[in-house]
Amino acid sequence: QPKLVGPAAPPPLQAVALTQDDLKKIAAYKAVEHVKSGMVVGLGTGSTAKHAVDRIAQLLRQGKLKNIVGVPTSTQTHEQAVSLGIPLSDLGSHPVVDLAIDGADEVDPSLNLVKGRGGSLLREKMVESVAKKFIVIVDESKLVKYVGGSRLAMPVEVVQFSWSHSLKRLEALFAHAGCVAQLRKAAAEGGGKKPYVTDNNNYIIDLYFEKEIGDLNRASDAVLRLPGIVDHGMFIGLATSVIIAGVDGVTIKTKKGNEIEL
Ligand code: ABF
Repeated sequence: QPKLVGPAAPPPLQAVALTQDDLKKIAAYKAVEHVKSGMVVGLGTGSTAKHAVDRIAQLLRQGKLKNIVGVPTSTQTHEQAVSLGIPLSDLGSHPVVDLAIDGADEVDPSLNLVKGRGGSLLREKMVESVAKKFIVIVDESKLVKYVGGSRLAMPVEVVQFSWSHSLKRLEALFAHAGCVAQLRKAAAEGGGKKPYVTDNNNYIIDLYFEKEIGDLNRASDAVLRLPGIVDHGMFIGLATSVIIAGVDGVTIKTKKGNEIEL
């Protein structure tokens, strides 16, 4: 007598694992909820900010946002925004930005940032420092205990002239933190071993630290006093909110007095 067998049980439902890019998109979309019609919006650079720019363009197409003026923080974002039909301007015409949205490489517990591993730190700082609100969008991998804590690069934009001299001066300035400095090279594709050149025709020197830098404001002032240095990737006190997307949900950290509701 053959054993009667019922229909095979369906396979157990499995939660679909979110990729890092999904998390970036979640953070970006949350931030875009704060873009309102008529705003001047700082458009960030990088794989996270790209989702925010895409979303703004989508809402404009759908007529849910109107009269937005974007101020892009790189030629890359400029090209993306133009291709999506977002109206653009610059700081000359719009010296105050209502809201800037951008990614970051590191976020410390006080919302200080490291930015510029994508190479656009100067334009990002110019735009984000004049923003009434600056929402940073990251996945949880970007959280660090202190600036430099990821042991990845803290970029400094320098003029090309005598860059190796600037490199040595930066290393000496941060000797207490076990700093090793390297000139950034262009991606192998087409660039070979040539130096990476920024949108502003400068070079980038990447700093790697073994220990904590210490007082960030002092460090910033000291770097900016060196002739030949254009700017650095420490964004101190500029972020008003940070939206962090993690596998367990979205967390928002906000600088005092800049509450945002999501
Ligand atoms: C920009 O993009 C930079 O300041 C930062 O270097 C980078 C972050 O890149 P991603 O979002 O691709 O991780 O915001």
